[in-house]
Amino acid sequence: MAAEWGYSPTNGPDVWARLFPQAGGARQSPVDICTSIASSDSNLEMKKLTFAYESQSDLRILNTGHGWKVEAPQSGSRLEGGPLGEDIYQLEQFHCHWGETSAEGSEHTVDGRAYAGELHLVHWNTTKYQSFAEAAQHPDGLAVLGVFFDVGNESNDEIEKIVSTLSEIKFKGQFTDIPDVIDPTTFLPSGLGYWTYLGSLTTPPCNECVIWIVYKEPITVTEEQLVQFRCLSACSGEAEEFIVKNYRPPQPLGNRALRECNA
Ligand code: 1SD
Ligand code: ZN
Repeated sequence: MAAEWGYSPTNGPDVWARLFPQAGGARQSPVDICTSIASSDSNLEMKKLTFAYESQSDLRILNTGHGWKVEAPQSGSRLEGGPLGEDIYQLEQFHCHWGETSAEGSEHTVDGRAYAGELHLVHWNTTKYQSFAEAAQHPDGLAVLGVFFDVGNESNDEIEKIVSTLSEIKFKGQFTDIPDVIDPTTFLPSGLGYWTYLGSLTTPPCNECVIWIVYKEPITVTEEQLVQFRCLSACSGEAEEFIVKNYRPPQPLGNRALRECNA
């Protein structure tokens, strides 16, 4: 494999397990969500999944070389209930995955169908662990909310706050602060039904530490907003190597339970 992991044939998902053994494990993400095998679980409906976020300005956005990531460590945020047991999870960061065209781009698929992209809001278990890094070493350490993107005519105002900063972080390693106020709640769809299963980070080292919660209802962004994502460069120097695609394809679900909540 090339020096660094990525999404090309030489360093992409098919070869990650050579350098990152966990990527070949039995609890990997994403998966194809086969809706006919999802079992509805009354416990999930009784113990509602709830979230409370802070509105913040000047959040830092950076080009990781694999996409953009907004650092949003919110000690005042809470994600709890649903599949999360008695524990409370706190928001750490959010980022997106997309594809070369809008016919692909999401990491999870639904009955074999890909969406144009997928937003991930990454949280860690503050009840049991002292830091994000520690939590990422444990099977119940992280909870990630996944939100699919559909392409439509109306630009998404909250995503536009991200898009308007991308020209300042074109190259890998660049970062800037987002002047607008961002409330992560506004990224979530209005319908709150979701699927949930136990999985992993979708990027190396692919730790098997994530309780995945994938919303059924997509949010809408425009083609132009996705075009702007694809203009980021994976390189730090002058060379332009556009990040046109940064999704891992579905991994086998195996004998893991896939549950649904119709909220
Ligand atoms: O791809 C992200 C990766 O960038 C990093 O943020 C990691 C958390 O440390 O999470 C993965 S993912 O599983 O949320 N895609
Ligand atoms: Zn992700």
